[in-house]
Parts: sequence; structure tokens; C-alpha cells
Amino acid sequence: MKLCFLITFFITLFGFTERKPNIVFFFTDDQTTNTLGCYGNKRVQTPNIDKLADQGTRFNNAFVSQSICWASRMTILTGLTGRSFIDLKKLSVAKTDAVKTLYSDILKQNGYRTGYIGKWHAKMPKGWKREEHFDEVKVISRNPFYKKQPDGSYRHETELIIDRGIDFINDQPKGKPFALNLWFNACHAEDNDRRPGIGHYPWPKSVDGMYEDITFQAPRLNHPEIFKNHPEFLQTGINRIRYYWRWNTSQKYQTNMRSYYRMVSGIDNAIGRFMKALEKAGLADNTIIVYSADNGYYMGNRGFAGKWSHYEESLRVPLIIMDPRVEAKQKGKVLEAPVLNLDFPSTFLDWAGVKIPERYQGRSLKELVTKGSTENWRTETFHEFFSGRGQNPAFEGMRNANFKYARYMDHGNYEFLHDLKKDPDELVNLVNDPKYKETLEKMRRRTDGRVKELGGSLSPLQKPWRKSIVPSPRAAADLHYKKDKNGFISLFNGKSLKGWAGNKDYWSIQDGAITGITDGSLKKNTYLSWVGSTVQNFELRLKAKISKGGNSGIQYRSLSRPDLGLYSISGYQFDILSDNAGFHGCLFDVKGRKVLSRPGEKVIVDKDAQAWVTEINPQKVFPAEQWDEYRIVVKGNRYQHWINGQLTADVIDLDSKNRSLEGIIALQLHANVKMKVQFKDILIKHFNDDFPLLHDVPIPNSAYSVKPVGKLPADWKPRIYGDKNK
Ligand SMILES: [Ca+2]
Repeated sequence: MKLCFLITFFITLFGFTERKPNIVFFFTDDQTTNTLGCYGNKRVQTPNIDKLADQGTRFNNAFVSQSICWASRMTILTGLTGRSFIDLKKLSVAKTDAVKTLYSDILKQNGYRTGYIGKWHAKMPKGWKREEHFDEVKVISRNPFYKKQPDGSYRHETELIIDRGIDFINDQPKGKPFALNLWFNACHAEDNDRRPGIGHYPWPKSVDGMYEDITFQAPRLNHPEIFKNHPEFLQTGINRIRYYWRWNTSQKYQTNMRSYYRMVSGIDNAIGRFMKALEKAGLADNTIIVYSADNGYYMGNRGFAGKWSHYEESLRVPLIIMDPRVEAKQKGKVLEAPVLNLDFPSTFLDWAGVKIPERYQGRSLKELVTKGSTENWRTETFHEFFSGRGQNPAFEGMRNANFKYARYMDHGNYEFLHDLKKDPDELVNLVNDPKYKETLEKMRRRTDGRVKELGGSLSPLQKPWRKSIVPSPRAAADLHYKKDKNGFISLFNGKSLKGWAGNKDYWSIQDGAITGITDGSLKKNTYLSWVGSTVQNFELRLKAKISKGGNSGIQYRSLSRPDLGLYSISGYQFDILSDNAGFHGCLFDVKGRKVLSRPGEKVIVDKDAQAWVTEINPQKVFPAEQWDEYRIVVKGNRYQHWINGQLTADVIDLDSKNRSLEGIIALQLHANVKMKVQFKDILIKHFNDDFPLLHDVPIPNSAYSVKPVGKLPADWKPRIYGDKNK
């Protein structure tokens, strides 16, 4: 003992000890490998992450043991798989023993300064304090991704996490090693904001406009038969419901893919900024960088969204480790060895020269990175899922280079066996194929054994399993909301702006109504948008009241326009103008074709965007300052508006280039007008998403052009449709 102490003393005194490396762990949320350049994606721009791969080791077979945010994070913090760290009786909180000493505590005991910045998502026992386990903790969450700064500007969480990370390294005392966790919220969706684009996948400003001109290919595995091949519990689980939030229509898919890619590039940009700061601080040559994600992600493949289930998209994550100290010949290596998130804490401790606790279930990746050697490495990995059990299908199973086995315990042990060599897309279930009988039995036994080692089987499900969705709903917007006896859903609770997004400087609740007020100083139109879903075919009913001189509108099938501002919207509008019978109730296309009808006009918009009046109904004018009943019916490409039962617009839109078949609902507050507008009793009923469109509707020769907006010559006269062909 004494001798030991003396040796340590002399080694320390004469500086014989190896300088301990710093560790920076970039951890993203919800990302598969296929959205990074270094993993073969030619479109996404991730030069800084690709550079890490060039200089480090890229793992082609990195997986998580349980594919969900919190469990993956807990596994890294504890060094244990889910069924080992969890209280198996409750399944929702960690065992006290499992979280008493995290890897960060052990690093701290061994001279490290530890930091945790970003998304915190863990299920710790009562009284557990994260501040006791890291020297510095700064939790930065999403919802919203954009945080208001003291100067009134907004900054994205990705940037804020890197800002604090740079502060951390700039404060680093000389001669002391550090371990810094930078755990992003991106690329997680803002689940409760289902406006495609900046609503659902908010990206940082630094990547505004990127990928704007790209049309994404449809998901590779999107054939309906692939989805239909699944057992009912996978067709009706949350993988399916979120598909309808994100990917089910081309418009949603394109907008959300673009936005998701921006989130990835936003992280890449921020990492580039951090790497420069690390260099500047003189720390780069002794800092190991780790890049990974908490779980994989379905982006439309198989008719799915999210993570959770057993396929590769869900379990596979990117992993890049760049240790600047390794020999040049090891740089840029790609390893096929199967590794897990479970291996991270063992690796961190190994780098620090600290003994890995016996209880840890993962292994150190150190030798894999320094020597590229995978000798005696594991050949199989265990995977499980049991979070939100009862609503999410729980499974357990094993994966090796040739096969994957999974059984869904709460569904009669429904089994999957995939031959990963012959069928890497996992489209064929070989469970009933006699040729694979032996393999199946072996995989079952391996799973049984591993389950036993890791803490045993889960107890049987107490309550019956609950479906989240029917496999193919008739209207995606209908999914989450309670309907009244006539099929209407309420979009406003009469009390708060819950479910709506907009600038709270202008929007509030007064007298039980959504109220927009401006003193005339507003320079750009601002909008309050419904975030619950996009809409396609529907009937919308509401009451509105507008002040004298006011100018407002109800947007539908519209688009977020972050290029014009965080709360800008364009698209179809039911125009509300209190004193101006020339527009009140008409159909207007904001930032597009402008006026498509004037009040009372029946209109057909031809394929070249020209609106033709085919009929006109005289209009009664409704005074300002009174509650009026508004009604909008949209079916296919026909749009009808009513005020107090009077038809004010009836438009058929044949202009396939400019029309919109899906989009969001929003309320407008106009710039440069002093006004107040109020909305209440907002009800919507959704019709089928596949409502047929009208084609080749004949335009009578007597039809005349709709009077445009703006200054017109004194002798302006409408064009006559029949003259067009003369
Ligand atoms: Ca996640």
C-alpha cells in the first residue's frame, strides 16, 4: 500500500503520467446515420462532422440498446441497459443504486472538471439532483427552440448550447482535464407544433434558406405493401400516428425534410464554431471528440415516423470518435464492429485511465479507436423497448451480423426474424420459415439468456394495450381531437392561446375571445397560427368581431414563411375588412395571386392563374363592431365563404401550379392599421383527405376578369373570357 502510494507520488511529481485527455461529447436527438455526409448522404451539408470522421473513426454499426430519448440517455449516464437501471416494478423511474454514481462522478473523483449543457431527459428517483453529479449544469430544452434573449432577439438552442460550451472551455483551468457533454435538442421535432417546416422542425437562423431548391426523393421503403405487412399493433402504434404528423403528404414530406436537414446542418455549423474555439483555447490536440445520437429515426420508411421499434432505422445511430492523439494510420478508419451507446461511459473512464466499474454492461471503445483492432470484440447486441408500455409496443431481442430477432412481449410474443445479409431492409419475416428453425431457436435462447443476465423478464402487461390510430385514417387532421356530435373539433378553449403560436405582444385573450390588437405601428402583417395540424378538406365555423377600419383575415391551407419572419404566413385568406365591402369575405391569396374573388362573386381560376367571374350575388354589408358568423367550406379545389349565412365567395381553383391542397390555419393582424379583431367559437370539421378535385370545369364566354387590387387606370374594364378566344 505504502509502496503503491510512493510510486504514484513520484510519477506525479516527475510528470511521468500521461496527460489525461479532455472529452467533448456531442449528442444529437433523433438522428439516423443517413442524414450525414460521412455516412454517404450526398445532399446534406455536414462538413465539420465529416471532418471529424476523416480524422477519426466512424462506426458503421453503432446502435442504441433502447431507442428512445430518455432511456438512451440513462444508459449513458449509468452504464446499464434499461431493464438493469430501471425499477422493474414501476418501469418509469431509475433504481437509486443505479444513479448514485454516474460516470461523471467517477471522472470528477479522478481530477476531471465535468460539464453538462443541453437537453436533460432522465427519470431519476425523487430527491436526486443533477447539480451534484456535474461541476457545471446548464439545461437548455426545446419548446420553444428559439429562446428570447435579454436584447429581445431570439436564439436557437443549438447555438445556445455551443455558446455555453465555448464559455466552458474558455473558463477551463490550466492543467486540469475536462469532460463536457453538449447534448442538443435538435433534430427532435417540436411534437406539439405540427406546422410543417419552421413549426415542426425549427432550424437555427444560420442555415436559413438552405436546401430550398431541393426536391427530396420519396422514402425508399414507402410502398404501401411494406406497411400492410406489419401486424396490427405496429400498424396502429405511435410509429404510425406520427407518420401523419410529418410525412404522409408530399407537401409535409418535402417541407419537413428540408427543415430537418437544416437542423442537422445547424448542428454541424455550431460544431464547426466550437472546434475553432477549442483550437484557439489551445486544447484541440488533447481533446477527444465524440459525435452520436440518442436513437435512430424513421423518416417515412415503412409508413412510419419516430423511433421505438426494432428495425435498423430505429436502432442504428451515427458514431464518430476523433482522438487527435492516435497514429496517423488510424485516422479516417471505418469500423464494422457492433457497438452500443452502452459502451460510452466505459470508454470515457478508460480514456481517463480509470478502472471501469464491475457493474457496467458496456465495453471500452478505446482500443478500437487507437488500434482499429476488433479482436475479441462482441458479435451480438441486445435490444429492448418498454417505454410507455401499454401504448407503445414493447419488445426484446438480439442482433448479430447475420440476423436480427425481436419478440413483442405484450402481443403474444409476436416474433420477427430477419436475415440481415440477404434482406438488409428487413422486409421478410422468417419466423415461420422451416429453413430458419434452428437460427430462430438459437436467437430465442440467446435472448432468454441475455434477458436473465440483465435483470429478468418484464412482468405481464397489466392494462390492455391501447391503439393510437387506425392504420389509414380518412383525415390526418382528425387524429388527436375530441369531436362534438356533429363531428366538429374546437380549436379554441375560450381561456388561453393553447394550441396557437404567434407574437404575444399582439395576441391575447379578452372577454373569452382570441384578441389581436395593434396601434398601427406594426410594420409587417403578423399571424397567430393553429399548431395542431395542417388542414385539407374541412368546414370551419367561427365568430369574429372587428373594429372600425380594421383589416384582418382567416388563413387556411397556408404556409409558414420564415423567410419573411417567424410569424409570417402566406396562402389562401378569408378577407375581413370592416368598412370595405369591396373585400369583406372574399378569397385572397396572400403573397401569391392576390385577389381571387370579390364579395359575392362566383369565380373560376383558370390554369394560368386568371380569375373569371361567372356569376354575382348582391351583398348585404355588415357593420363593424359586431359579432358575425363566418363559415368556410373547402372541398378539393372548391372554396366557399359565408358571413351570417350570406355566400361571399365561391371559387374553383384550376391553377394547379399555384393552388394549395394542404396547409395551416392562421389569423391575421394587418400592418399599418390601428385595430382590434376578436375570434371565438372556432370549430372545424374535417372531410376526407382524398376528396376529389374538379378538373376541366367549363368557363362561360360571358365570364369576366376579377377586378385586381392596387391602383387601376380610370378606364379600367374587366376582360371578357369569350374575347380571349376570338
Ligand atoms: Ca431521441
